[in-house]
Amino acid sequence: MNILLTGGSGFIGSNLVRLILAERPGWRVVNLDKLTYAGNAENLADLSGNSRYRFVRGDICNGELVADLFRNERFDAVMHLAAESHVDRSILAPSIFIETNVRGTQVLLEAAREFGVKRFLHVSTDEVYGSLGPTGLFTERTPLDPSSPYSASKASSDLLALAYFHTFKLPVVVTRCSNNYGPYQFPEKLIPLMIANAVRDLPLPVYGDGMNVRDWIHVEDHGRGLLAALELGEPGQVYNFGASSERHNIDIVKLVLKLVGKPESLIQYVKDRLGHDRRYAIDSTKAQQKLGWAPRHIFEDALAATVEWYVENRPWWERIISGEYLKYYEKQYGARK
Ligand code: NAD
Ligand code: TDX
Repeated sequence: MNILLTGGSGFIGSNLVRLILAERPGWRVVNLDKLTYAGNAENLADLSGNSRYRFVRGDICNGELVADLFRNERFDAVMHLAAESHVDRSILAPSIFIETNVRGTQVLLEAAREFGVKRFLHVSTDEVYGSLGPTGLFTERTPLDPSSPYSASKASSDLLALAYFHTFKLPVVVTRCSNNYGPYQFPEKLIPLMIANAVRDLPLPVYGDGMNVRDWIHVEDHGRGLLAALELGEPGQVYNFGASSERHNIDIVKLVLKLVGKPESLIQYVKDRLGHDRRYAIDSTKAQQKLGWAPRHIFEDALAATVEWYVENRPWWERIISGEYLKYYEKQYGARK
């Protein structure tokens, strides 16, 4: 199998490239990544020279580049992960989310239609379903009701992908996963941001009352789900992934402080995120039954291992939190205190 994997230099993408190379011996992966602020060539630097891996720096919105790549590589399948992925940034500057997540996806769908692929896996998020009240779970039949520019752009790309199945019979499979954690996550997201701040004795900014709920899944469990969806998923179908690990944000923050060995006095409640979704929770019964998939990681153990990874790989995130990150941090958090 020759796979086009977009966004392979980001968090989930880089973990997935490693999983594929380790567990699918006959596969070759071409990683198309623009290396935005969130993409980091360092994540996969050790793969240079590996004949089963090729890195192409490029923008998924560049139709000519994408068509050339499809023409030359004759891909069997696409795993599409490239996206602008951070909700807070979509509130500060929405346009690039429409460009990359909506238009970029359409460029890839069009190339896949022109050149033909056996599967087009569109990697999406549970945020397209909007927010839950205190009870209930998102199923694949939950109506789309996105709240942020990020989730609206992802919902749009989901609908485009499914439209290419209905209209052109492109063999599209859509996945929607809950919040991921694990190594190589950019420290703008809740868990790595809290670890990096706790390690440096900086305040831990908790939005609102800290009682919003997210349903956490280890990045490797998500990766295995994506492989199952690619190999066993039925075209035109949507599959939810989640690990039934709902936690209040404040409990995660307290757990991180405990694991790093820092006091709860570092917690700082700050102004809430605009339009902040209250609760996400996933029903992954369909993926479990139809794809034979199940999460393997236990949240508390895997969070401890994740904290350990960030403590041991401090140079990795210290290089990131300079330059652009500092400007973003000041813009996002400077006025929130
Ligand atoms: P990330 O921000 O860590 O990585 C995104 C990658 O895409 C980066 O390497 C970036 O350089 C690349 N990219 C961005 N714009 C591009 C463009 N125009 N052309 C080519 N490459 C571009 O994101 P992530 O957390 O790894 O998420 C990957 C995918 O999974 C996204 O589609 C996201 O919506 C989805 N997802 C994420 C989560 C989560 O919890 N992180 C949960 C569910 C779904
Ligand atoms: O500083 C913070 N303080 C805080 O209280 C940050 C960065 C977050 N939060 C809260 C907001 C959310 O309730 O923590 C929760 C998680 O926030 P994020 O890590 O930004 O994730 P979320 O907004 O839930 O979106 C994530 O999950 C779905 C990913 O970023 C998306 O890419 C994915 O689609």
